[in-house]
Amino acid sequence: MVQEINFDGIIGPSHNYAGLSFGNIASSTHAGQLSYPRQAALQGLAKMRHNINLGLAQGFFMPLDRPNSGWLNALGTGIDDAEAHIRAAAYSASSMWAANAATISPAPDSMDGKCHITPANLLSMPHRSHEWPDTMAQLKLAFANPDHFTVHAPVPPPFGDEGAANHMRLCTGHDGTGVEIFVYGKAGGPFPARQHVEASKAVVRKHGLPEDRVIFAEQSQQAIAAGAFHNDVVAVANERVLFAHEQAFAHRETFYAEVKQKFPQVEIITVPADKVSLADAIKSYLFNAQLITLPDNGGMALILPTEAKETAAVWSYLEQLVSGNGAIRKLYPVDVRQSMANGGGPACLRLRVVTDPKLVDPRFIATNKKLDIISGIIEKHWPETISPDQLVDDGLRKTVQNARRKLLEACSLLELQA
Ligand code: SUG
Repeated sequence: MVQEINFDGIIGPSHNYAGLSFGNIASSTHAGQLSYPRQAALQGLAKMRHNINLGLAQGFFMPLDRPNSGWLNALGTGIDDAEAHIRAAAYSASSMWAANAATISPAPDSMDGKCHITPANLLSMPHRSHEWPDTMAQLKLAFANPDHFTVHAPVPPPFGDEGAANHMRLCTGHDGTGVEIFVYGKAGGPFPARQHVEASKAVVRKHGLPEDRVIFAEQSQQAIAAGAFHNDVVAVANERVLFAHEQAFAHRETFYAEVKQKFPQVEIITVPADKVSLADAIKSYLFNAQLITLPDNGGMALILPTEAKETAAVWSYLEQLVSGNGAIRKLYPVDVRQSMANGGGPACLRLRVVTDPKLVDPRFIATNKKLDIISGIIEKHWPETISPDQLVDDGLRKTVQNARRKLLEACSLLELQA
């Protein structure tokens, strides 16, 4: 049966706060703090369990090998000699944010009837730019069936592509044909616009999406300047619902008109700036929720970060929203604070793939039993804390590498070992 499967990135043992993402306010404000990789990974697992227990299909991806010695070698250095910012970039556990792994066009959307996958090149941020080769290897393994999936090469430089974080899909049911929205940035005031329109256009062409079911929308400069470094910080879509902040898009009315023309069944919920300011939206990550359809006609629900509950204006808006008779009926706050402190909420941690789970390599499909095994590995092998000045320690390197190896072993995925 075709379903939406959320693949979460398991939070890697090198999770730390090095302040690497300029334009991502949480990353900058937590720079230098002590991180808790074990707690971080367990928070991620608890979110997966929460969603499985709601009846949703769940998958996961392995963390990448860190520090990335191949990348350091290509830069003519190594972990001991690298400059501090390069060493930190090599150590980043940023592949946890699976929404940036790739852009996915489900089979019903494409002209050849296959599910198309393009790994994101993430070239705007040095620490993320070296994720894609290993992410691509993993995607090729998970979605290996050539009759159903095509895994493309990433868009070449200089066009920055950040994957599903800037991509939304509207459809009447997950197995029906969808209209895909590609959000790009042109300017971000003091901050970079990471998604380039030429990259979005390339993905559309490679995925073979027909023009009448594709929309390009410019992210507002105001949103990027306020810290919305990805569109999924200010907007989210599920089935026929688009839930967005009033200031998310550069040309809101023109964009909404095109959405209504190409997908007349749409229900747009715009959160007004006088109810929730852009600053509160970004601080609380209200839109970085997983907007999901509950099984058994339960309506839709938002899986939100607990920070949304702690932001008064946001929570009172949401309580009002779900008390009406609208599409969104339930709110489920989840604690992913360790990831949030680096700017990654519940939606950043997952990549949505609409397909039949039977077509996916079963090693990447989660069950509560498998998550028990994984949490055992994490409790035993993930470092409890990391401070950025520890990245020079050889002991930490060995601990991090050994921890990932134990996880690969437990999941029968040692072939991902470099
Ligand atoms: O790319 N943070 C990530 C957060 C990604 C969130 N993803 C989505 N919005 N889909 C980023 O900015 C911080 C790492 C550090 O500072 O060490 C970081 O990479």
